[in-house]
Amino acid sequence: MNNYSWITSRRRIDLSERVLIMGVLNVTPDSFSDGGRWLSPDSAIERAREMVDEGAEIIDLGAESTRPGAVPVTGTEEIDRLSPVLEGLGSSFPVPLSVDTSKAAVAARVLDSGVEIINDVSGLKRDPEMAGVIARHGAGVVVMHMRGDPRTMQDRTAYRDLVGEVRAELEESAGIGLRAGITPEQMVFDPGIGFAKEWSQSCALINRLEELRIMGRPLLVGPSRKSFIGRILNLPLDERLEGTIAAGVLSMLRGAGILRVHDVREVRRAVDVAAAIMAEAHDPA
Ligand code: HH2
Repeated sequence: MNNYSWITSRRRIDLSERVLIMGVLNVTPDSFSDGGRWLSPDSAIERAREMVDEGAEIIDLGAESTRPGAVPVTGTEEIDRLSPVLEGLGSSFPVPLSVDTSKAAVAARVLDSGVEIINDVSGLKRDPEMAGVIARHGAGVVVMHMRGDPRTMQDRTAYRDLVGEVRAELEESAGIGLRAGITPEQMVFDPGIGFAKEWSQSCALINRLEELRIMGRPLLVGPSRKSFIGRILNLPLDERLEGTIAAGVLSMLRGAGILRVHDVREVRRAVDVAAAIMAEAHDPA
């Protein structure tokens, strides 16, 4: 495996040993697969702890859905949804917490209360203050690729050179971060599966993941329950576990260092078996 790590405001996360699982926890009424499920702070806190027991090394909290067509919420609303959960998890929560937001005001607030990673699906492009906030806190950041916003992104799937353009647009995001004072070691990059992508483009980006490696940094992939799986198998949301596992294992083999998934236990087990097989290359005696 690659010998690298990810610097957050509180620690250095080692990515050299094995693929890490980022467990998804949406405290929203409308997220595409778990919307409404963890809306009460108590249920969200319990699910966060459960995901750690299942093998999650990072928990990613989201308070605004980014599914295609999602209605935006205000920063105040995001903070109101996140605060009781963050308070309940406390400062001694055993794994790093990440918050999925594109708003600098939300990022500033949660970083002050112990969150150490910002997962910005706009790749630092939506809010001009975002990169500065992350730089000042020394936080980790997931720099994801998308075009437009969740309401417009699926009208923007025309690429002449898919991998080249996604890479160039991620490099633009990296430039925004570097100019604001974020170091490369704070960044990981994500092709944004399903964000301004047709199903076949999501497949191609996983298959050619290594070409998206920027500044030698780790890559994160979020295939969990997404519509490209539904399209391939013609299956609804609640029947996409096997597809998620296949996409997660493939992403790992193509170089992903972190997988962002809802089904932590199942994906953890699958990638552990795949990694154990990959580690053995002895000739038979
Ligand atoms: N996917 C979603 C949300 N945030 N962040 C990163 N870095 N990568 C992803 O692929 C990604 C993401 C969409 O999934 P989900 O959080 O389940 O749904 P929603 O946005 O509807 O809350």
